[in-house]
Order: sequence, then C-alpha cells, then structure tokens
Amino acid sequence: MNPEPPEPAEAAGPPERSEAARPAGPPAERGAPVGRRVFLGTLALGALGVVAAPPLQRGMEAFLGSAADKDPTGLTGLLPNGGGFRYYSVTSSVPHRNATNYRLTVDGLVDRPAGYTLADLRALPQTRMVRDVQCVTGWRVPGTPFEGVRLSTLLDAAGVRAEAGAVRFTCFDGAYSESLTLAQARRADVLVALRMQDKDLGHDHGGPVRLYVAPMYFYKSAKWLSGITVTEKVKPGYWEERGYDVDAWVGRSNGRDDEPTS
Ligand SMILES: Nc1nc2c(c(=O)[nH]1)N[C@H]1C(S)=C(S)[C@@H](COP(=O)(O)O)O[C@H]1N2
Ligand SMILES: [Mo]
Repeated sequence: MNPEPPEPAEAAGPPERSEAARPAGPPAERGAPVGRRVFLGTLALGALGVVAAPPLQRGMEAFLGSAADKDPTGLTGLLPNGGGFRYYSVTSSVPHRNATNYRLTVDGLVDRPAGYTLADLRALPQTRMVRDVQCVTGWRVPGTPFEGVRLSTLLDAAGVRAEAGAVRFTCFDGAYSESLTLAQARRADVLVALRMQDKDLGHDHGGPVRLYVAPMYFYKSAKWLSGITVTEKVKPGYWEERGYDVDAWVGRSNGRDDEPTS
C-alpha cells in the first residue's frame, strides 16, 4: 500500500454533501451513546490530519458492531501497511459462495431474465478501472483496481423494457440492498466486479461478486451481489432507508447521470 497522500478537500465531503448525506438517524445514533471505540477512532483520525466526519456520519460505524470491532480504532485503514480497507457487513455472518454455488439472477422489467454462474461472468468481456474508494465515514483508499463485467452489458443482454427506470440490487447476506437509476446503472464506470486489487474478490470484500459503482460513495457498491432486478422506480437501499443519499456522488453535489466517463 502506498503511504496516505494528503487528503483532498472533498475527502470528507464538501459541505453540501455532508449535509445532504447526513443520516436521519440510524437506531445506533439515536439510542446508544457514542461508544469509547468510536470516540478513540475519531481522535486517531484527527491526529492523522483527516477531517473528521460530522458526528451523525459516524452512525454507520457505530451501527456496525462486530464488523467495526475488527478495527477498533480505525487506524489500520490509514497506516501505510494497513491494507486501507475496513470490512463492513450489516449482518453478523454471511454464507460463503463460490464457483459451484454462486448464481446471479437478472430479472424484473426485462425481456430475457437470466441466471449467471461465476464461469458465465468470467467469460464475458472484463473492464478494469483504477479509482479511489471513499466511504462516507471518512476512510479512503486511493487508486484501487476493480475488474469485472459492465452492468450495462448484463442489462443489454436482458433487454430492458421501455417502462423501466431503475435497477435494484440484492445480496446473499439476506439484508443489504442498493439501487441506481437506469441512467446511472448504464454508466461505463459501474461494474459487476469479480476482482479487486488484482485478485479475485475475497469473501470479506463481498466475493465472489460485488457491485462496483466507481463515481459514488462505497456504500453503493453492494457486496455479495445475488440479484439485479429492473424496476420502474428507485427504491432506497439499506443505508438510504437509514438516511443516506440515494444519489451518492463523491466530490460534487450535483452529479449528472449522463456525464461522460472514461
Ligand atoms: N452486502 C453489503 N454490502 C455493502 C455493505 C454491507 O454492509 N453489506 N457496506 C457498504 C459500505 S458502507 C462500504 S464502505 C463498503 C465496504 O466494503 P469493504 O467491506 O469491501 O471494505 O461496502 C458497502 N457494501
Ligand atoms: Mo461505507
């Protein structure tokens, strides 16, 4: 891992983003006092020169319980050899899936519903992108390669119907969900990712297959992806029902669906 470069101004979110991304209040924030673990983590972030997220944005971390305990101070994500990532899961255990039992279904408002095995996905054209990963809680991993099949490829294969307007993603953890507008889903920088950091996606990072929405905060990138359903309208996902923005563009308050992508 490279040493952490100076944080760009947008790392903690421009002011309007921070306001807009504020959760209305997950249960953990309203009910429980801010734990010592979260408090220490915030001090550590401050000491390293990272702008602290507004208090309400720490709700995601406070709510994560066992997953966050793997990295109690939050420091490892910022140290040069820490790997950069935290492992997040809203559930305490997730079944393992591999080449023999993994399936991705594509259904909803499409002409040709489909089911893909891992081998099927690997046989499709692969796109590799290197971007910064940014979680709303403040941690960031610069220059992370992701590789996989463009979501637009799967949507085109399925034949999206005229009345469709959005895409919903479900996960085999049985709890998490996400969604995008159809225009966002068709962007060239949105992948059904099979690889991360030039390795097959491990279980803890959402393997064997996760969504990767490069231009948005990392909560849009649903791990353990098992279902893609084309719908009429956007249905807010797991964190969005708990107050986060449905349009989670990083570094600008006014993202446009049709912005050109590389
Ligand atoms: N299924 C599922 N996907 C998820 C999450 C989750 O809890 N469950 N957390 C999201 C959040 S908030 C972040 S920051 C990233 C974390 O990915 P990582 O665990 O690979 O670092 O996954 C996103 N996708
Ligand atoms: Mo996140």
